[in-house]
Amino acid sequence: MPKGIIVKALSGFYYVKDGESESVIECRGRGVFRNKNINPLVGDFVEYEAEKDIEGTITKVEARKNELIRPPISNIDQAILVFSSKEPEFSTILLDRFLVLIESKNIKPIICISKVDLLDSEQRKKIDQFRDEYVKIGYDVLLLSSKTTEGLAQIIPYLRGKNSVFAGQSGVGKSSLLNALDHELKIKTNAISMSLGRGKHTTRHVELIEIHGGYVADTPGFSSLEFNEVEEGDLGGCFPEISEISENCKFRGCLHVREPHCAVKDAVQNGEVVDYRYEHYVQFLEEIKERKPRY
Ligand SMILES: Nc1nc2c(ncn2[C@@H]2O[C@H](COP(=O)(O)OP(=O)(O)OP(=O)(O)O)[C@@H](O)[C@H]2O)c(=O)[nH]1
Ligand SMILES: [Mg+2]
Ligand SMILES: [Zn+2]
Repeated sequence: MPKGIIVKALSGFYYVKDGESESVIECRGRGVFRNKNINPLVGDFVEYEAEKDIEGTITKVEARKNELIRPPISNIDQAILVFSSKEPEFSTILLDRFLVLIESKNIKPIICISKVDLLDSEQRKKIDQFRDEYVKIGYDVLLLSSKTTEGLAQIIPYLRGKNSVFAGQSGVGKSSLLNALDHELKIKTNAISMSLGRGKHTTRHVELIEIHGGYVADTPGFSSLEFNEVEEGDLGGCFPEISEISENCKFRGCLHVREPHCAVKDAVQNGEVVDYRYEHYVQFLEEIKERKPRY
């Protein structure tokens, strides 16, 4: 039985790229999938059968390494989180929201701060400082511009042999970034509406694109940034620096809010943990307690 990977899903069809011939076959799911509640996703490794390589049927979906629901995609190795340094304005709370969601799925995040060509030297200093703070936590942070191509080449080594999802708010320049990395792509991009301050999504479906020896998904972004699946006690684990320091808290299961002898609160006091990271932690913890998003 031939094998391949689903690279696109659209209107009930799955587009399977054959593992050997690399041709793309339009497939439907097997009828029994519906009863068995099997929902093929972009990123799935599948077996299929096809007559004359034209229309085929997916017969088996292999076990997934991981999956996201919004955007619907599976078997992700890493998430390239794109945040613009300007237009829309850089926001550490939004960055931390994305980081928590990605960390909670055990996916490696790579932070890209885009549109640095728009910054004056004062603004650049601020962005450099944020970069240093996130690098200190242990994150990979790339500053770049699709327009001037500054910093662009830094992404390339990350892509090889991996399935990456590009995620971030609408208008931050995800599609532009992919187009700049491969001039043959020509993905549609859109000027953001300045009056609204945020664009409506130009990219609408999920598709895996082969680029620099890996697959990337240009996604319409995360439509929900709620922590529905993160439990109170797991939140600290989504902040690497808090997680590390919490080993020294006196109480097991310390949530680092009102508990005495809390190593995390001490670390915030002496500047070892950046104060806005801790504030976001506390805010997210509140949200999880209430299970209601607050933006
Ligand atoms: N100055 C500047 N503008 C950029 C850069 N990258 C993208 N833009 C502009 O930002 C706008 C949005 O870019 P897109 O690539 O469509 O953004 P996106 O993240 O794919 O947006 P969605 O598909 O809606 O999620 C466009 O007007 C781009 O020209 C950059 O590096 N510098
Ligand atoms: Mg786009
Ligand atoms: Zn604590």
